[in-house]
Amino acid sequence: MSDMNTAERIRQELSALAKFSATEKGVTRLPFTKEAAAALNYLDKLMQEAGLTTYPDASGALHGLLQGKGSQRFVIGSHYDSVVEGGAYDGIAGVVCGIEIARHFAPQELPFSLEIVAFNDEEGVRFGGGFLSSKALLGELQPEELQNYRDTKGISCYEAMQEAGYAPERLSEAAWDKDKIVGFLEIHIEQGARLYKEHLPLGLVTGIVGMRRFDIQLTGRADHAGTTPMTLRADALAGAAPFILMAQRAARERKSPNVVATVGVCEVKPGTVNTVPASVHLTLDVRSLRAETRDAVVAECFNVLEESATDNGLRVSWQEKLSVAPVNMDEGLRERLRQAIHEENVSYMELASGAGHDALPIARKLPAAMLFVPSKDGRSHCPEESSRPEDFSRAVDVVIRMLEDWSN
Ligand code: HGY
Ligand code: MN
Ligand code: MN
Repeated sequence: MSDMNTAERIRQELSALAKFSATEKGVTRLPFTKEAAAALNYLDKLMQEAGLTTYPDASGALHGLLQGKGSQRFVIGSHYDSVVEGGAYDGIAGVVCGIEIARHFAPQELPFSLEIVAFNDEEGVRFGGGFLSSKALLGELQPEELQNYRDTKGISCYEAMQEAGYAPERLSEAAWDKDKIVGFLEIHIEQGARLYKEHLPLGLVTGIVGMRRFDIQLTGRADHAGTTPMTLRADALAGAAPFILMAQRAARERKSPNVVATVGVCEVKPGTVNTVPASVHLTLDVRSLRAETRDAVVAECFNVLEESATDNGLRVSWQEKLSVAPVNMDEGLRERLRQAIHEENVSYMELASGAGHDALPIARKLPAAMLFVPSKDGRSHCPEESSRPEDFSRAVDVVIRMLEDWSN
């Protein structure tokens, strides 16, 4: 089993990777940026040192292969991009754990090859979609779609890929041969507080929420704040307010921890104290373990949006950037992991994931499973995000044990 220096190695590698950030505060590593390229470079070295043969793909993912017997593969990985001013563990820790697992085995020792993947742009923070590499590897993404995803400077994902030296038109070459993949496993921080509150070092994921994400534009008219009567205004922010409150209320009314709605972006223009807001750009992110609940919350939000736009004399438009159904994790893999957890004598709990992961699109097409390690105070997507290297090392041990059992 992995020795103590596994935990120490994971700690060192994550602290080195955290330096590849565009911000001092927290970690900001957006897709197709120089920070992303530097992190990928570092991961390439780590993979090669661990005995893996590495290769990139057109989506900006990096793959490390440990040759096993036969032509089938077991894939382990997570994403290396981050949110803005996020933490040092979200995604990237799952890549480092995958490398640690592969390091443990010698070539040809396993009945299948191990493919360790550092997925790109899982978060969708720069261009608005998300799951870029996982969707490309599933063969679900057409290059022309990437023209529709733009960052705040108007640069499309397609252009950013080209500028970073990738060939988006070759995206289809990245697709896996799904018949050859026996399973996918992602080790990830919980990003919630359940394991931390229960003092449990490990979580076995049951399912992942479905998500829908929107970009919304409300357009009114800039006017003088002092001389324009209230009855003559087309105030875009006043029109946005009932929608923002409805998002919170519609999710709260379901009284379930897995039904959530978030307006994470609210950009007001021209954004000056003495001008009536001319336009507002909003985002909406709605999630639930039940697709029908998710869709009902979305409908309630947009009904209020349309009403409020009419009341305030505003034009309103929106673009759905992501729609992904909730998934259950593969029962066969979960049983193998339960077995390994018992053999490793690790206390754990089974729980659903309120966060999206690369396992979310993958689980629809391939057997997929996830292991969680605790997040201190349940915090994530912030500089305070913190998890213990020994918890990652324990998850590594469990997966090593599962793979060893699989080989016998
Ligand atoms: O948004 C999420 O749940 C994930 O961090 N992409
Ligand atoms: Mn995240
Ligand atoms: Mn993540």
